Amino acid sequence: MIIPTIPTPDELLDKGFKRGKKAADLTRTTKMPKHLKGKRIEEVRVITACQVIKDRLKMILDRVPPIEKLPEFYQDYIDITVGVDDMKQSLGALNWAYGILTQLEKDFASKIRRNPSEKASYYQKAAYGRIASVVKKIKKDLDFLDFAKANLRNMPTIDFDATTIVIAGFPNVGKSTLLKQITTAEPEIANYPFTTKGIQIGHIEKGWKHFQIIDTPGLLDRPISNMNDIELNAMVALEHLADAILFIFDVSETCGYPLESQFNLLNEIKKIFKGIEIIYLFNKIDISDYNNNTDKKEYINQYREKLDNVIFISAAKGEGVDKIINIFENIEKISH
Ligand SMILES: Nc1nc2c(ncn2[C@@H]2O[C@H](COP(=O)(O)OP(=O)(O)OP(=O)(O)O)[C@@H](O)[C@H]2O)c(=O)[nH]1
Ligand SMILES: [Mg+2]
Repeated sequence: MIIPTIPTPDELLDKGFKRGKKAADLTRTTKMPKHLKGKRIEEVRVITACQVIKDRLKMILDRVPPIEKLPEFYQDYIDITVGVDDMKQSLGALNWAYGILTQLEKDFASKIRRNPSEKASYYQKAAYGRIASVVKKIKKDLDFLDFAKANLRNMPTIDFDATTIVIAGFPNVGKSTLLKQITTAEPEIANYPFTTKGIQIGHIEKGWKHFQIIDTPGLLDRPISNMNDIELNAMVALEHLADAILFIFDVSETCGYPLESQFNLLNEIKKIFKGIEIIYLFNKIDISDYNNNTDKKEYINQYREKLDNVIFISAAKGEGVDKIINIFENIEKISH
């Protein structure tokens, strides 16, 4: 999400007051009866300052989409990353300031017009005092929006029409290797709360369908019981998105986790992604001794029998990868 540059209160006031002075100076050069001119100068000064500040606030309000109209995934993402309530409150405060400035502009312009010209400068100063106090009141909201801008800059770009497949499995099992193998261009890397490496999104077309594959390092590789609330919410956001899961086992166990632990993780994943189809992949078959060591074969088959439709692959060598892509065609988009 692109939030426009957020000014500080001082920057807003500085701009407004400077432009007010400019407009007043310009009025000074116009021909007008003296008693009217003095009033007109101050009126223009107040109106211009208010307009300039309001325009800037309106530009921010217009450019930030209403949070509740965004797809659920983005709402979740914003909530986890910066907080939806704080975001709404800050935008609300800008809207409030906009309204108050409109009122001040109207009230003080009329006061200046209706009173003797000797009072014009007094009302102008009073108006500037009120403007400054309103703008300073939204300091924390401007600060927050600036923080949100920085944190939402690299939000993942999700294609909501695509069928979405999330890759899960312990670290080092070959998730990123597979993503590179099955998707076309270099995957897009975007921020995702609490995965230090961000998430990677790759795309693939098959039989007129568009698939979006999401690799989530460090998010789907440990027990849910170890997660904090924020991480759990990050999982829920993914759950809203996934039409299927690719769960990768490293049958060579060179990733450092025995198959037993990898199965425990699968059970955790099943609990979170309830009802979502899981495709089971037995990876690193090229270094697993499956084909030349009967004990090893028996050991691996013991786990294979616990699952339906296991696909043996070597993500690194690209073996078996076409079988995965063929299965994709049967995945239906879920309306979450
Ligand atoms: N021999 C062999 N090595 C593989 C295969 N797939 C992945 N690897 C290797 O396993 C290591 C880890 O692969 P990655 O794709 O980075 O694993 P990952 O699951 O993305 O790891 P994290 O991002 O740390 O969670 C790399 O050195 C890969 O080259 C495979 O099929 N065969
Ligand atoms: Mg990886």
